[in-house]
Amino acid sequence: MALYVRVRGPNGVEQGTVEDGQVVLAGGARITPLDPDTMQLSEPYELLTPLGAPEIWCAGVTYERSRDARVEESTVKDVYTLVYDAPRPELFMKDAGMRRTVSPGRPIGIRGDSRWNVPEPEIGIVLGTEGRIAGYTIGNDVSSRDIEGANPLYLPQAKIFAGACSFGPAVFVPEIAEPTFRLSLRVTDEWGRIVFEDETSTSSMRRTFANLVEWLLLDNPVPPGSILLTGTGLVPPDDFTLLPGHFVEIHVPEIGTLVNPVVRASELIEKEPAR
Ligand code: DO4
Ligand code: MG
Repeated sequence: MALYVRVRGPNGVEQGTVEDGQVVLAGGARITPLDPDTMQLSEPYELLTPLGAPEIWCAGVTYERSRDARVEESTVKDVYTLVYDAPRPELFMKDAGMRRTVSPGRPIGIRGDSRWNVPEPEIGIVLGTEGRIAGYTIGNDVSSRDIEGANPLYLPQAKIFAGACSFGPAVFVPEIAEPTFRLSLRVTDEWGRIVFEDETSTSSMRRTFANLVEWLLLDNPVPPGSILLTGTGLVPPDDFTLLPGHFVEIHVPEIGTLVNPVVRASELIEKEPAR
């Protein structure tokens, strides 16, 4: 097995591997992270997403917990039960060109026109060439549940906005096909108090990683290096919402911990210069 990261430092952006708790850069430098789980680095180094993904896709309603939560939240209930049971999975595009995706440690966004926002901890598949699975990472499919629940046709607005996605801290390449992962989620407030925590396992997923990839690539030229997030099995109770100042930690033992503070999405929108 191997773990890969990407780092910005004095020599620009470099790939690295994690060996004995240290990041070993392609140029030979060895860096000891501030924390071996989050792999946060001290200056002059900065941890980036483990790759720049040309596209990020998501599968949905792949766990019973996700199906039940959406049936509960939605004005249109059948679609979720139908898709959970159907051979064809729900698949949607989350981002392209990394415009809405942030690095580990950087702030994720919540929408200003939503009052019910959640993190969605998911295993991310890194796509290789010819449909091969190149590795796995941790992803956060940040979502607005009230927008999605009002009407399933609002799904793109519930899912695609500034800071709606994060992944990392590393890409894990296992020695076996279809590994099982345990995911735990912890959300803390600005005083460090735990506001939600829970855990799940990909053993409760209704679909296999290989099957999701096969459906995604059917007549669809998704470029290698793209990511497919595989759905969430962790859904906080209905009175929970993410707020600015919260801090989201998603831990998978083989991969590490993906951490992101929460801000308003509007704060992440950079004003582009007038042309
Ligand atoms: O259709 C709703 C989105 C489902 C989703 O993102 C998930 O189950 O993770
Ligand atoms: Mg999701």
